[in-house]
Amino acid sequence: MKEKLKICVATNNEHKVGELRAIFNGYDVELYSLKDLNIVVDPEENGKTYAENAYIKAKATSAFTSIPVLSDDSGIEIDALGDHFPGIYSSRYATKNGGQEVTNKMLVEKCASSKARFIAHFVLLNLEKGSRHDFEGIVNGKVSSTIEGKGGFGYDPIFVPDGYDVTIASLSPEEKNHISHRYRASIALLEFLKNEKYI
Ligand code: ITT
Repeated sequence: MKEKLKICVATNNEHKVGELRAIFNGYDVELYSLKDLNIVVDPEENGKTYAENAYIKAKATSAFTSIPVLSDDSGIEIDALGDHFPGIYSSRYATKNGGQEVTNKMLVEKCASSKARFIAHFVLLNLEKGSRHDFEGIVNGKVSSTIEGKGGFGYDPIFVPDGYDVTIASLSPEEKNHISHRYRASIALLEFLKNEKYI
């Protein structure tokens, strides 16, 4: 039997790890979290793009392991707040505004119905091979007028994906993991791994 491809997921966000594990379930890929590998790393994300930040996280993690590393830099972009904002600052924006709950409350009041999107940018880095590959996933939608749902994390309770009339946080984990920006980037990554015969 072919051995599964081992990949280290370079994130300190347990929600991301859980979603990626669910999405990759059934493929010949074994995902290891930083915790699984006893890696402690939290580099400063001082890039200007998702790609730069994803690379910063993958590169920093690669110093601690020889298996390929996958990082995910993601965020929400809300047109009513300006071009690509908060985008790469999504996590910092919530912290600066008093935490995720307070921020979500402020956003449904201030930006209801504004067009918005979630973006996920993946970098797969294999320093042993000297290779880097990038994958991106987007899900379009709008900001809801109330906070809804208990699922997911972050901005999920205020984001209604196109084609739905409820927020992502109101969907089951299976449904989220079948439409999300993370799912779409993962499918592009899995296609690449299949085409290159890694899996
Ligand atoms: P790592 O950098 O360690 O991966 P992080 O949570 O800081 O963890 P990012 O820098 O990529 O990750 O920030 C992404 C932020 O964007 C995240 O904290 C959420 O606020 C938001 N976000 C990303 N994906 C999301 C999703 O699926 N649902 C809701 N919010 C999401």
